Amino acid sequence: MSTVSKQGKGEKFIAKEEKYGAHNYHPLPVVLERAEGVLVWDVDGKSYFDFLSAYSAVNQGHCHPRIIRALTDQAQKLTLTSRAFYNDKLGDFEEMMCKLFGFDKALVMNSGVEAVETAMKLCRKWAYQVKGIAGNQASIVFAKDNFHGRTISVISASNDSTATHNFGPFVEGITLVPYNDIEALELLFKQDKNIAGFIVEPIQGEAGIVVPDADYLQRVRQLCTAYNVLFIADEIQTGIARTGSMLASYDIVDANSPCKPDVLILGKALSGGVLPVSAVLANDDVMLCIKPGEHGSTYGGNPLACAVAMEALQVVLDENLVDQAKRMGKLFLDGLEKIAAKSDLITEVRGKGLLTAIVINASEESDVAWNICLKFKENGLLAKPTHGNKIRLAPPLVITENQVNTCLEIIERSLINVE
Ligand code: IF1
Repeated sequence: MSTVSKQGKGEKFIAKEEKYGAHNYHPLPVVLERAEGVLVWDVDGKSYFDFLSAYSAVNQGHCHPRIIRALTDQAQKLTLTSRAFYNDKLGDFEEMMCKLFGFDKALVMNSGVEAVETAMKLCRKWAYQVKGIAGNQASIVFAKDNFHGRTISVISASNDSTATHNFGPFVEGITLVPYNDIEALELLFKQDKNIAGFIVEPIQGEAGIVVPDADYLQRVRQLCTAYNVLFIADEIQTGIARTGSMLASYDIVDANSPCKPDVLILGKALSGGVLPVSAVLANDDVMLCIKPGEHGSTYGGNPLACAVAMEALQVVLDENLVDQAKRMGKLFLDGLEKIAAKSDLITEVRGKGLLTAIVINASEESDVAWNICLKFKENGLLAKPTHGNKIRLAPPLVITENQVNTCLEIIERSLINVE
């Protein structure tokens, strides 16, 4: 696998990371120093369209001026109090999320995986205190090929050996079920009375943008209600307008949505790629299972994060990014389909809104998708393969029609003469 780029200023930064940084990533050989909107610039001054968006964290576009203003204003007033004291921003942020997404309460954390951990803890508390499962017997169901983060308890639910190998022993009380298989889920619920929750991505991200059947989440909701199991939606990647709706699981303006989860997990674009801010939302019957002292985080709910996240959410609303993602997503997917019809290299195009992927006509072990991404890079577009032969394509939602068309040309041009 080639990681050598043309001689440029970037080499020394790559060498330094290689020397002093843990080798826990295999980045594309490009060193970025500046960004604005849909564009990023490397240390040699070359610009690229960002089709990763920091894994859908910068939906609002890089360095959005309003979000940066919120950051710098708040940074000069109050950044961190811990939760030992109240601050004048947390309540506003909690209220904004509760009203927008339709829940009684919010619990603010930092990284996405922390919010997933929080949801797991909340689910277990609910299992014992409300559902009445016997002590230490609760189990949580996850979908196969899930990705929910990197901590020990969360990788305990992973069936990806790269994520789990030699990291054992793992956390108990986790069961896997095939994704998008409602019969298998019902069978599990029937067999095991100790199931407390089902945690699921509305569209599987790491698995390569796997979109389930249109009625899957609605049937998950029905089953969870019927068996008194918490339906927990991880919208860390799919949420905040990415898929052409504010959330991928349910319609936030429909109070009676047939797919609304009991617990909603948000992260990434909640702060527009400026600070790590995540949140878990639930109604009182679930959220109040956790009492003072039982869970928390030093930085969780800090006023700087809250100010930034409120502005990041407001930008999504004010700039109508839901509609933008829907329209640009359609334009982009249609364009990709046309390219796929002409190129033997693409076997499938899939996605929703601006969360899309192409599947490359090669095995998961081959370098073809990686080499295509190097070509994209040469031609001014950044994207990364997942599982060897899929390339995730997810630009910031502020991308314009002209930019979509330019990027489609880059993609088409890059697919010629790839080994
Ligand atoms: C990495 C993937 C994306 C997530 C969902 C929780 C988390 C994530 C649905 C954890 C994080 C990331 C993290 C990043 C790679 C990435 C990723 F390829 F691994 F699957 F986006 F597609 N739930 N996703 O997608 O959030 O703790 O990272 O804030 O390098 O691990 P986090």
